[in-house]
Amino acid sequence: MAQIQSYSNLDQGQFDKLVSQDFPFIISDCNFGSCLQKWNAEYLSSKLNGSSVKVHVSEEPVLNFLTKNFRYETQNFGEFLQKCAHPDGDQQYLYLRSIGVDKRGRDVADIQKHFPQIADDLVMPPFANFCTDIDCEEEGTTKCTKRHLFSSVFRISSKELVVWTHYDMVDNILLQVKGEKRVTLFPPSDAPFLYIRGDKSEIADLDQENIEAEYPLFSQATRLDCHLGEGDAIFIPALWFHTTKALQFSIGVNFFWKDRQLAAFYNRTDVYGNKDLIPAADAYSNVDKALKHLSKLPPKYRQFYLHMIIARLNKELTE
Ligand SMILES: O=C(O)CCC(=O)C(=O)O
Repeated sequence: MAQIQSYSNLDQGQFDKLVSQDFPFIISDCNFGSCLQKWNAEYLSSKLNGSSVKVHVSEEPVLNFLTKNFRYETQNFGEFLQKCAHPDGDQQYLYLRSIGVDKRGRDVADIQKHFPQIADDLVMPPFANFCTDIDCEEEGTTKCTKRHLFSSVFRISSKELVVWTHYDMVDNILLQVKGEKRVTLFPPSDAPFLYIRGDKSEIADLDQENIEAEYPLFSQATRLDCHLGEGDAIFIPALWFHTTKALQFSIGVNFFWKDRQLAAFYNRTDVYGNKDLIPAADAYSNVDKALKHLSKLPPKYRQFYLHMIIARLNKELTE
């Protein structure tokens, strides 16, 4: 498989073409505004000290969503930043993935709306062709063909912190503002090798020794690693499995957008951009039903219908 390429001075046409290839790529040295010069723990503390944020707190650097080796705590933004950037003796690993403000969790993360004190520090480069009208009525129609932001997410992590391997339903650009990060990706076709539960992999720590002793299928996965330095951004296509490791105290931002052609299929209650498309979620429910029916049969027959169903799905769904 090809490696992840890095590009600079992209124009809109080049960006659109690369995005349409559905393969991750790095954009280096592009202008996302003065955040690249200004943002550090001290600056953000001075601007955001009054706000509070819900953060992940763990005694372990590798966060595992499936075993939940972390808890959520609401902390003062300034105190959170200080602990994150300048850990003291009893190391805790902290992680912010900003969310909306609705108490019932019904709104999406919008960094400019929720953190107006720093909104002007962040601008989207022209190549991304985002619609600047936040209330654009023409979204999803032929009248406005620009990309429309679904969400923009603050990502702040302690040094060494690893975010679990998962996939999202929407494309995104992850911008690295401060510190360095390792990003590891796997193509969607690696789903059978990553021990997926829901939208997350059971393999929490990709750096663990003898990973294949515990997860033998992992040897068949195609792992793509890359480094993001300050000012680099990476395009992470929808459905690509990915995990990140902060190599230093890290500040980043994601910009997620939806595919207009899938407008009818997105789950409207999905504020994270990670709920399966409605027809896929329906298909999973029917798989549950199929499992319930077939598990009544003796092994020889279960096996037979397993092969029959796989063959039929392969025949009818493979282009
Ligand atoms: O780097 C991070 O904090 C996580 C990024 C991520 O998971 C994403 O872009 O979906």
